[in-house]
Amino acid sequence: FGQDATLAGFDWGSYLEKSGLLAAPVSCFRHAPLCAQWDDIYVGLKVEVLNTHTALPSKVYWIATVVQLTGYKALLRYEGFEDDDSHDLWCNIGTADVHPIGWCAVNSKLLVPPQAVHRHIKDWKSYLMGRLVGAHTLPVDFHVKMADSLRCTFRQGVRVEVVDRSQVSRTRLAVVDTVIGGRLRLLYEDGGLGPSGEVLSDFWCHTQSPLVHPVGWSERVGHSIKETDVNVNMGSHPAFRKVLQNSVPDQFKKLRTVYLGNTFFEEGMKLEAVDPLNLGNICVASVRKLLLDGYIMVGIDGVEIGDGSDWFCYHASSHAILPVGYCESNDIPLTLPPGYDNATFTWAKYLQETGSLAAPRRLFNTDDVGHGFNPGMKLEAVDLMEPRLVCVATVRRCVGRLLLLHFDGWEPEFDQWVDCQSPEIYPVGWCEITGYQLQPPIGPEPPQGQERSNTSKKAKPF
Ligand code: MLZ
Repeated sequence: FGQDATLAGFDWGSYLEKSGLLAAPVSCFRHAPLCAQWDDIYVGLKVEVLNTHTALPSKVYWIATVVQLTGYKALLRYEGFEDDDSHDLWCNIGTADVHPIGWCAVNSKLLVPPQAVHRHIKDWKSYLMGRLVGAHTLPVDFHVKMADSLRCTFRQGVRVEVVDRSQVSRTRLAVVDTVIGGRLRLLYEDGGLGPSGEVLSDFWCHTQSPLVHPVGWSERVGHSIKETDVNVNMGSHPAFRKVLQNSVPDQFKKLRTVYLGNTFFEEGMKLEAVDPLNLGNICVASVRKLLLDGYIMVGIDGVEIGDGSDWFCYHASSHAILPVGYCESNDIPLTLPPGYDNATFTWAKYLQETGSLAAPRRLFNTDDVGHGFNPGMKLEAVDLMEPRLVCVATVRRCVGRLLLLHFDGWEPEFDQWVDCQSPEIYPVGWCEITGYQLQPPIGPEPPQGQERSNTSKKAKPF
């Protein structure tokens, strides 16, 4: 947990100023609060905001204009400063101290200009009238919408089925402990408690994550589920003391219906798949088993243990499975089975050698969705290998619906491919709004173009 300590010093505003003021707009993140309202938020908007340049003891406000917008963070300039940026302040549009024009009047709050403006503008009342004519402001119901979008149907004591982090091919029963910003801290029902009651095994994911399911899901689709060890007693933990309540399908994201015509995936078919334990790698892979409802189990060629315990469940509509040749046609390095060489590998030869078929291209959900992300944009992203952590990140590449995310300050080995609609990526400022802890970059970017170090990471399940 070492890097948590550096949090105190991190400020998105000055970080963005140093790195080029580019962040993915809130409208890119469908699951994020205010996404649907974001068309109404733009540079030039005027708001009422806390006046931090006053000697008065009580809270007073002043009018300001949005001069930059990066995620939820807006750079505001108080009225009166005109072209002078020396008093600009970064503010989170999603937090409570930014209001529509008129809010102070309705709520009997005082509008007081910052001292520096007061000095050089004599008649600021008529100055302000001039500035406000024709100006746009936040919608009046902005904060109500905000609160609505943070509501969540999950709470402590709700039971779910979620991937077992110690064996990714199966699910396991777990209970919600905490909910922050739609993200769940889940405790495995037989995860065990340490000597002082501490949880020994937990898992974090968003309520819309493809890794979490209603109780009964595994049995219904034919996915394997760990039998709960009844000898482990979790009763002394608050999450287990409540009357436990099973989650139901309505609480989960509806998946797109998959094409179930004459052809579907078949056992043995080859494809390219994001490695669930090395999310920066797209590998040569095989369909190992068909489940119901459009789910398939996939194994990575050449590295399978052989007992199926390293297979991974993907829905047919998942971004993480791709047709053969996808990497080549998009200039992504394909991770080959051991013994193969990038200089000589071809899919045609490999299919022939292994006597297998490529899964038909039309079965994959590779439609371009026009997502709005671009390389260089900053965001807050879950490190899916340690899904408790929401980190400062940058979009490195965009390929179809896939985004290659880089965690600022970390080696490129930590980069991860995610779907543009992943519920585990958030606009800049999301942590501040939801109260989730943000992991800042651990340091400056590691030097580029050097040998990849192979000491730093990985191959640990989540
Ligand atoms: N314990 C891990 C943390 C890695 C987190 C990286 N997040 C981008 C390590 O230090 O290797």
